[in-house]
Amino acid sequence: MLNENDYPISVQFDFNSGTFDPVKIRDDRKLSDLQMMFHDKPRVRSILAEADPLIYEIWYHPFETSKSDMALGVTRLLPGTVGDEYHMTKGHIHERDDQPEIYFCVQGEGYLLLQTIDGEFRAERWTAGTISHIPPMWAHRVVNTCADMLVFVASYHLSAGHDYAPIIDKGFRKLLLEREGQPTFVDSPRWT
Ligand code: S6P
Ligand code: ZN
Repeated sequence: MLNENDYPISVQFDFNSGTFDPVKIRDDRKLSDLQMMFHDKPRVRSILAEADPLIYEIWYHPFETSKSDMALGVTRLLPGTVGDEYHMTKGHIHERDDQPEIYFCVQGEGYLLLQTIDGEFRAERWTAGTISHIPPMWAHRVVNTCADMLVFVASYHLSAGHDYAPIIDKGFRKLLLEREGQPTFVDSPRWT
């Protein structure tokens, strides 16, 4: 016997607005939510003294059935920098060690940064159309290096869980900074 949530469901993605409908939950991440992540702390403090700008929005739709807990998330990452560091997501690793994720970049350009708990690091270059598989136990962060909104779709299990602590503690091995107008990888002082 199927219950109400066990029936197929579709949502409609709008490539112009980078949103989908119907949406269940929206979350905003502002600079105050990410202040530990950016390397230029004096710049973070001076921006926050004036305002608390939006860095990205996340639109979620859980698809929970009686036997599964798949979810859809669309992240809209605004263009810009904090000091010389590009706007980026907070970054997390899944709490469960058997939980991968798919990211699909539908708009914009940037990088997907990936890192294991032992510090193995990868950066995947993203343009519209890039689809990346994030294996279990790789922390993941997206950086917007273009002048427009970067939009990506995520597919994952709700039970994966999100652990932000390793990123708050040490961050990623590399910072992605704007140098002479170009995205440039620089070793993070927190790893050296
Ligand atoms: C969930 C998935 C995304 C992120 C979103 C925001 O597993 O990876 O929906 O939650 O891109 O990133 P963060 O690091 O703030 O959760
Ligand atoms: Zn994730």
